[in-house]
Amino acid sequence: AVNRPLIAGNWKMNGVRANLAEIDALVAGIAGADCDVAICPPATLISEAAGRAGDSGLMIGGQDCHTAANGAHTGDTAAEMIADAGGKLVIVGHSERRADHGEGDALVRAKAEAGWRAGLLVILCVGETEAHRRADQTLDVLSQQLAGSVPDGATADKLVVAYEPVWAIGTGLTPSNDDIQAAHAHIRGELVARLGPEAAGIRLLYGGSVKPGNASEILPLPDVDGALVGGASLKAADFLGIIAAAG
Ligand code: G2H
Repeated sequence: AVNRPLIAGNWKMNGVRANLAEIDALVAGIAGADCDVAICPPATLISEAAGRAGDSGLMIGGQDCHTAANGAHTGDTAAEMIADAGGKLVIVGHSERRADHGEGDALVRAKAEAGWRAGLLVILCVGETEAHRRADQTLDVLSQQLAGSVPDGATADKLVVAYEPVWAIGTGLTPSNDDIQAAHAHIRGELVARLGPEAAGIRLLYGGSVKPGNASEILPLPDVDGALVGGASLKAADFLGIIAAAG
């Protein structure tokens, strides 16, 4: 890792109040961890999770936000509401949002700007599909997504980019270490070319079927600054195994 690692958990649409015991276990387990740690639970749990995390260093965040601060948008959550509930970060542009809700790069960019407006750290996701990969378009697709979705003014204290190959999400498949490193080096190069040398400090997370068993191979790759973890973030014991691999 070039930068201080961030291990972020994305619970997706999993978890009810009973699962907050996992937050308590994480709070106990991350004392002394040599990386930053975050959990993005469903919106219904942000407030209580943030209360339980307290000042332990465990950051709580949202999985998505609307572009507006408030208004007639039934079912949506404003970035300001995530912050008000105690959230410190928000994921935008996850491939499940892009696929399930038709979110494109321009909307993802506006959501990232909304996250910043509310003072949140933004984890912005990019990644190629299986079809892109077979057509050898991976790096071109990443360039297009970054150009369209990363707002001007992105800095290391406001933005984290997660590289999540769509075909590797929840499938148990992961790219080769060489492919992960190549994608991350490409992303870092694109950010520096556009934003300047300080953009090398923007953390790049790998996401897609990260488990305790493969984290120890993925996290040491030179341009990998952490992981965005779905399924293996639901149980504190698994997630702590990944955190240990980052230290
Ligand atoms: C990729 C990842 C977390 P999983 O979506 O965002 O999920 O680790 O379950 O593949």
